Amino acid sequence: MSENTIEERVPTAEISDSIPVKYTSLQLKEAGTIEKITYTSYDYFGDGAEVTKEANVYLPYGYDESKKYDVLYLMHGIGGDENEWGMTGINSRVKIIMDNLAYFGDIRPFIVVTPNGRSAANHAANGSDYHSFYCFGQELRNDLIPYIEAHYSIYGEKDSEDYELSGSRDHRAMAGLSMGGMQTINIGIGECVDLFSYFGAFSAAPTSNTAAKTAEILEGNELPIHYFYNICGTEDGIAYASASAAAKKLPEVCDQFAEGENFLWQELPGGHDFNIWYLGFYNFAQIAFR
Ligand code: FER
Repeated sequence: MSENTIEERVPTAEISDSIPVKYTSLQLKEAGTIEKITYTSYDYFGDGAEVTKEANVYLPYGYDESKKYDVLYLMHGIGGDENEWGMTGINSRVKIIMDNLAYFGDIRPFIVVTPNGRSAANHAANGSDYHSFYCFGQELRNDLIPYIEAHYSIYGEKDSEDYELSGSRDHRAMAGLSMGGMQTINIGIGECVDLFSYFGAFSAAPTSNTAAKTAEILEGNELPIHYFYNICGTEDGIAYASASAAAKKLPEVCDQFAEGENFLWQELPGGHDFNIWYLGFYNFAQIAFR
């Protein structure tokens, strides 16, 4: 074997039960960047007052304003904030996985945004009311997506007169861990199917809509759901029951989901932790925008 074997750009990623080392190794040759943004939103949970919200944005290596990029909105859990996915420095695992999937040619590079999922004046990881997680759909639609699409080179013509958010739903994905998985199900699929077409729920939290509820919400929906990916650890005492109820039988109760076509339920030994969530991210990154 040549000593350069690992450098060869051979796309080998697949949906799997562990992330190959090749995709978690820091490579600095073609690394993306992460920037912190702030944008104006409102206290949708409280009195509607103006709030400055924070988010992290991963831009792929070679990000070029003359090109267009797809965007994944990646949500955190109940105890976290915009930094919980660790998208804060060169050692960020999300960034490293994205950099390597792009470097080896497994994916077409896309933008990843990690927002703070509490739509309230008090959106701190500790001491804020978790009920504000359920109001995030308004922030996403009214404030965050418009901000991202005004500041980055995204599909859809933000500057054109007839710009409509729904026009570029093929180019948006939403995913999240635990409460963020709940948000993907309840808000992404439940309230914003006109804005997103790819969804990922990792260990979706107890208040996630059940499969029957999602089927009811989607009755009559004609917008194509390109993919709904789910993962959960079988030893996850917090989310296994709820994530299963939300998704496992979804294809049986809703003909808009077909296992192996636009739907995947993945379960494997594991708990309520980042071993499952980074694996979920790695798998979902290959599924989104295909
Ligand atoms: C609950 C247990 C866990 C719940 C949410 C969670 C809203 C969320 C966990 C997480 O985000 O990690 O009863 O109810």
